Amino acid sequence: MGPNTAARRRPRQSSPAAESAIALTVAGSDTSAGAGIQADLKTFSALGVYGLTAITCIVAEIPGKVSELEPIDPVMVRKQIQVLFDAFRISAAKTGLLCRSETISAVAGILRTKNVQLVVDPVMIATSGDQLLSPGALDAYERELFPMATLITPNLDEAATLLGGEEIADRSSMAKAARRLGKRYGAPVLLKGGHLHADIALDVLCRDGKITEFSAPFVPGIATHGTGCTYSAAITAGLASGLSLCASIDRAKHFVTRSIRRHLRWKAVSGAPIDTLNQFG
Ligand code: PXL
Repeated sequence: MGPNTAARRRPRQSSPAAESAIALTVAGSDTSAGAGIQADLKTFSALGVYGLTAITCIVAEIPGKVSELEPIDPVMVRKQIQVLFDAFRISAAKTGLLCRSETISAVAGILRTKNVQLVVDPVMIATSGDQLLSPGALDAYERELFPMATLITPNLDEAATLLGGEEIADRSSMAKAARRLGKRYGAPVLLKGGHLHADIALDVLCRDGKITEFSAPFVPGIATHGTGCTYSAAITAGLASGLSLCASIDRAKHFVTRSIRRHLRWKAVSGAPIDTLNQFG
């Protein structure tokens, strides 16, 4: 036995791990894992952030078809958030699907008491066209949650609904809509243009009346859902890691584009192709 054997057998001392930034998602569970809580967690992990979850509802679905949505009791939603804040240093949080006004009020009520940066993704309708938010819930969003947001991230349809059906058809109407919403809620608004333009995916941020555009090449021919969830989760991960709002959005935009490009495609039992995002980072 050589003189160094004992030392060699000793387990290697690992260096202490750097403390991870921590982010929370308050959202619904998507059984097919392309959107919702599952997309958020994958995104947090890919971006090096430790993710916590508070589940607001369970959605039985596959891409393109929502079968059933079961809300969680708002008291239980509140409890999930409270135990997490009691134990973890959470630097940023996001909300996704909140389903109904009682849940929005419960979430706003508890988050108001915490010092945390908050991204509000006002999920209303699934990509399949299924309604996910109960009628009447918009009022709770507008009065309680939007005014406390670090960022609100509506897509074109959600922004049009919030603006009473106003058509948003080009770059200048996007800027106008983002300005109106930002002023109304007293919070920064990132209006996501999706496939409004043929070859670029353009988003418009209005913050304190100032417009900033973010763009990336549009990735055509992929039918997927969960891009909005992934985008807002990636922005939240950036904020949790200490990036500025603009740097968080910029990095998140490229993360979503990469996740769409690297999508997974497989054949469903029915034979139809299914695409999902691949949040690898
Ligand atoms: O992509 C919107 C969305 C968000 N959250 C959950 C969902 C969906 C779409 O289906 O199921 C839980």
